Amino acid sequence: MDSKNMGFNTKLVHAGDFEDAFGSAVVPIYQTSTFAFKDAAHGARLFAGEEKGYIYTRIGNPTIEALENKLAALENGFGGVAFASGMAAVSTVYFSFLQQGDHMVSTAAVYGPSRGLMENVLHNLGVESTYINTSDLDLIEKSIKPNTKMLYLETPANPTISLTDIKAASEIAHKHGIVVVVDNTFSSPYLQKPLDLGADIVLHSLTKFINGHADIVGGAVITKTEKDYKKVRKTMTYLGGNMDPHQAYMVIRGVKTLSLRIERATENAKKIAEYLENHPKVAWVKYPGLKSHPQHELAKKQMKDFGTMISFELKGGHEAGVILMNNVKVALLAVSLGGVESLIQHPASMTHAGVPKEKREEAGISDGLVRYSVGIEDVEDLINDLDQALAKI
Ligand code: LCS
Repeated sequence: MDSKNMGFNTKLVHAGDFEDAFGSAVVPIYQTSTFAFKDAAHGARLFAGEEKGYIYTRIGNPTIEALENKLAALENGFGGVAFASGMAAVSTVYFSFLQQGDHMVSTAAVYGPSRGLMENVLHNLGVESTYINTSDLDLIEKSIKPNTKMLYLETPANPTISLTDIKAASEIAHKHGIVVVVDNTFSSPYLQKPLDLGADIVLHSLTKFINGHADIVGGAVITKTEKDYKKVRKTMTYLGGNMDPHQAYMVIRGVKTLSLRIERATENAKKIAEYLENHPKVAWVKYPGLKSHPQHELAKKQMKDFGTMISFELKGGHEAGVILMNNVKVALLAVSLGGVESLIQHPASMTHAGVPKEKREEAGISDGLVRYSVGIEDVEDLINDLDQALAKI
């Protein structure tokens, strides 16, 4: 069956699969660095692109390609490129679409290293950037300069859980001929499909929801057009951030249950967000499913459901947050997110420690902000866990 005719859950299980000589039920791991040519002419034809086939695993590999085709199907894109990590995907996107003298406008509350790479590496190569609150569409328009070539959005953003209207932001960017990139890590294609909303490029840390089991690191880029796909693939083969076949096998296995995991964890997250919002020691909670979230209406329009990521601050600020993090027993005190296990962490000293304090504050990442990635455990256990830890404050 052509994956274009499959529903989302059928794609999760079957898209990208191919038949092998033995009828394997799952995509086999082609753990090889290189592929033998039938003869010299065959090798030459493959290199010339005159015949489809495999040459060398950095360039392409059947197991990796099966994952890339599945991800492209899930995001309704033309093609996908898989990477060793989410950061390899981010860096390849920057290097594919930005040159010396170009300017990028980006969500200020992005994953810390996505900003660090831009400000500490790309700036040295003559690329400029402006980090803004992309929830404010007028500010996007005002930040565009004649040399702006990329609008880079993260929605929901890491770790403020602020949303950007992908459709409206893409319309603004496209008026100026600017490529729109969306880091869809916090939603996954189950909750949000940026290409359908008008974006040109989607990227993921597969480490999170898509693999879902906290046992590999990986990344992916999915493009809307063949032209952009070719550009990203070429840059990936130059930079060498390719995925490994075993990693691809793990992600293919993990992603099959994406809907089931997110549905369950989202139900838990809704209850935990409400519990936290009603707790006397909690100053504020940011969760798209709460009516108090400033973009609750946009979340209903843009996302299938509200997701599993919550950020909040305690009335006792950072110190109270430390007591909470040191006392939870079911949730792990760990960075990363989107796995079956609940994780709690402190962005200012952990994931966003590399972003200077004044820039963090400008982006809404206060020192007291705690981020909670809700897993699929029993919600009663998770709430009791928070309850006993909050009682220690
Ligand atoms: N984009 C987002 C939104 C992320 O959250 C991360 C990692 C990346 C890209 C980079 O992906 P990686 O190379 O780690 O696969 N976010 C992390 C976080 O919030 N905690 O630990 C890692």
